[in-house]
Amino acid sequence: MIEFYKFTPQFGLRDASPFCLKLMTYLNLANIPHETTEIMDPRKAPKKKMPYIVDKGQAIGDSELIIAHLKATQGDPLGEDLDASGKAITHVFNVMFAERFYWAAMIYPRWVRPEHRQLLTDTWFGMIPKPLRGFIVKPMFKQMEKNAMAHGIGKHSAEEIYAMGLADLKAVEDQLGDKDFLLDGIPREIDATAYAFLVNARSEMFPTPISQYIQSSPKLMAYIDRVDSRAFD
Ligand SMILES: N[C@@H](CCC(=O)N[C@@H](CS)C(=O)NCC(=O)O)C(=O)O
Repeated sequence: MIEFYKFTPQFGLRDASPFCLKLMTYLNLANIPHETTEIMDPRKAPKKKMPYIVDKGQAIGDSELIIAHLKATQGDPLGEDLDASGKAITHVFNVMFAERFYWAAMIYPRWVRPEHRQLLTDTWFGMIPKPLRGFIVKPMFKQMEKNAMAHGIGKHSAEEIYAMGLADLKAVEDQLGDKDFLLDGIPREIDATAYAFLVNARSEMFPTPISQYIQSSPKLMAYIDRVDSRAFD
């Protein structure tokens, strides 16, 4: 049985980490038996980032590497029938969500903008004793600002960053077209990824032009509900 390690649910989300939620959704859609443990300290993870799994004693970090491992060891029930184009589209959207949309729609508004620091301090870091919390958390916000600069997203204005996220959403809507899911009528790996990032970016706890756009898009709202009910009902 796969041991799956993720964060505890926060902010009304099944997981406020889109990477944890992507893997959670993938495991359910692919019907892979697993046992879930919720922890809040990523220092215990093999790559010091969540999620991770332990499979037959082997600890594996990174949602992309974990899914590759699961495909290699358990088969690829969500994608074995896809042609090269379907696999390429899956790859491109996985990279877009992880390497660009994540920064524009989650890291920047949650961690770089000052508005939500108190909320994050009181909730995400709520397990740290109150007298110490501010001292421990302040350098973490500073580190996130540096990470955003090193990535490149932090060098842009808020308008530019949100415009980039909105361009990613347009690509999702255009790829979806009139289909139920992003490639065809079946929920696949690409839908686990898209769902996890969209539902996180939609969060009312961190309002942005991106969250507002998703909330006002009947197509994206219906898509999120469709994937959610296939994975979690
Ligand atoms: N490439 C990784 C990214 C994982 C990641 O960035 N996880 C974040 C949460 S969204 C994390 O654990 N951050 C904790 C930290 O950096 O200390 C994956 O696909 O799993």
